[in-house]
Amino acid sequence: MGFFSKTIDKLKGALKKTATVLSTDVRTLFVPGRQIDDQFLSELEERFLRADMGIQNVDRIVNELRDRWRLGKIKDASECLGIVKEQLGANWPKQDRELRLAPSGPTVILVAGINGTGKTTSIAKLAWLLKNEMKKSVMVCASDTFRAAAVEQLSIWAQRIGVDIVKHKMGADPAAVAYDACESAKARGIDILIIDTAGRLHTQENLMRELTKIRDVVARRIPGAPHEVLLVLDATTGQNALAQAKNFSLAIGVTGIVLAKLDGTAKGGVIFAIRDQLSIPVKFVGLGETPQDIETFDPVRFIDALFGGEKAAA
Ligand SMILES: Nc1nc2c(ncn2[C@@H]2O[C@H](COP(=O)(O)OP(=O)(O)OP(=O)(O)O)[C@@H](O)[C@H]2O)c(=O)[nH]1
Ligand SMILES: [Mg+2]
Repeated sequence: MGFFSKTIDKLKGALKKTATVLSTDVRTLFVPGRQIDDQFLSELEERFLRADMGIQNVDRIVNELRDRWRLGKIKDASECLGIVKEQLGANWPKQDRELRLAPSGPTVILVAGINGTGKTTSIAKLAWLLKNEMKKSVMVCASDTFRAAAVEQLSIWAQRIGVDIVKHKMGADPAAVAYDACESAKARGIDILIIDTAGRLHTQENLMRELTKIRDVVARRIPGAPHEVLLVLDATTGQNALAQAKNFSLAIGVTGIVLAKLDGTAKGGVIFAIRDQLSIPVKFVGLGETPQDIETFDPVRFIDALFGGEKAAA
């Protein structure tokens, strides 16, 4: 089995719950022989909303189907699947789903998000991917000094994956840790430095101020840094994730999203709402709790994993 089919299978497995809401009922919803009618369309609408696709998206798809049906262009429910896939597959900006790397010297990736979304685990995944699939030297930085367990959690991952870590004691200044990490990354000729941050401080304002401070420190140490500010969102929170993204984006300038916990949620449709409502590309998806449970996000593959069958439009 090649790498591609392996990743498709993993994605398919992870998206099972969302796929069930959207179309298990490939047998009952898009079944050949079922006539399109108002009941069919409202059933489809209800499921797509339940998968957290977002009202605008759902309206657009359902209106498109209704128009074609009224014009007599489609009659059978099975004819809708291709149109749905085409609609979902359209309008993905191609430009910048790839990780932005520094032309020379260390690339700095700052990772942010509210508590528990999956930041530290996503950093382990990224470190694993960059080290093993992209053959990069990776260092992680424990700038979440707020919780005692945070530094330890990152240290354990760093050791397991076999990457360097820069850490201070709990309660240390997170920006000072980042400063040291930048110096160390330069001195050791590290390709990629990934910075873990706290998800919760005494107030949201404090958190944003701290993140800004870390960002400013790394910007002064390494040209062009941070090259990426990745926001980790928890897919199980559905539409709430959008509000978080807007806040972080205003405060610290997010360049990409890691959508974690797509496994085990029926709200994977939120990825389409993110596309519609934010101008921030989803760069990676998290599909489980081990470092290997990560994939770069590709809309065509994602839609295929959701609905199976023929390819969606690029
Ligand atoms: N199923 C699943 N669980 C995940 C995924 N990513 C993270 N988790 C789990 O979510 C929980 C929180 O993950 P962390 O990586 O510690 O989250 P965090 O954002 O660093 O949390 P704080 O540091 O407390 O803000 C852990 O139990 C992880 O194993 C994922 O893609 N799928
Ligand atoms: Mg953490």
